[in-house]
Amino acid sequence: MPLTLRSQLMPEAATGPDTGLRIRLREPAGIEAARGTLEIHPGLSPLAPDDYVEYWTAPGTPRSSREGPVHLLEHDDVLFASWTGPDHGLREQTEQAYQSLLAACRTRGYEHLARIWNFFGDVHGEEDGLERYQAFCVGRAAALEALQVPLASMPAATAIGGDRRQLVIYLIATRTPAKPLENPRQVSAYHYPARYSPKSPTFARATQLDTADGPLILLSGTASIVGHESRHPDDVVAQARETLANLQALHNTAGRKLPRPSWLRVYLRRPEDRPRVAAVLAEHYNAAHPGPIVQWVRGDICRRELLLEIEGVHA
Ligand code: 3EB
Repeated sequence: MPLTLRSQLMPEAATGPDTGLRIRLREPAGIEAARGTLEIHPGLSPLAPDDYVEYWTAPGTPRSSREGPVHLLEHDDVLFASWTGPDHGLREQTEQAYQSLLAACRTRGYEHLARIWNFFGDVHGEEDGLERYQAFCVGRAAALEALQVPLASMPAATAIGGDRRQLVIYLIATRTPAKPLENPRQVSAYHYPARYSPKSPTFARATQLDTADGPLILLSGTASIVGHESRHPDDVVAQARETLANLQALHNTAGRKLPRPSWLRVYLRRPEDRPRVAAVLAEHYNAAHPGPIVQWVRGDICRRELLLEIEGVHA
């Protein structure tokens, strides 16, 4: 029996599902667990007027639980889990967070990570002689290695710098494995050369879940990287085109018959770049009726020269 998992981006004013995981870009950063829902505030700001809420739902009466900083919301075949804490001592905090999150998932019988999001402040700051994004990568890799998660089973991921000094992590875990997808235009992140980080970023470019509604593709944050190198450092329009070429290549790999993107989130380092990036998106998705819903968010991408990153869902 295939599982059911649905994802929607809906305007704040609309009435969304009353159970499941939801992501709302509201202050302060953190997690709110209520009956049947887990609400995440990643500590990022939407670019007005995009007040969207991201909803993830699955069948079954949701069961909430908590283990210290780990909040869980369990459905029949899908588990949502989250962790939040200060982002100082980022390497240790990240390692701890991943250890606790994965242990809690495994105890409940959800061995497989399909998707994970990571947010923290001051990505380009320094810690232990490393750039903080690298410290994050080292902590994450240490936990995944200790837990013996194979490189070929990595989740799709996002790692973005926000303006709040808070580490917020949330994930979707399943009982049966999602299929990881890699991008033929890009070196797998877990094979990046060491100059980007002493321990490479551990994530897949996307994961595919075959659900009762059909294939669901969970797109990792995707940027203007070809091979392992950043392209077009000073040109946001060229970065947007390169990013869309990467997303297209990923879609082609997954299979052209797969659904188009239903929603995308664009993280922009500089809010003022929005009109130029929006024009590139409009041109690209012109042929799609209807095109994806797009949310625009201010965020720092993990390499200084990268001006934007796009994540999303095909369903
Ligand atoms: C990249 O392709 C851009 O470290 O989890 C995108 C998505 C990026 C996830 C992560 C990093 C991560 O390398 C950066």
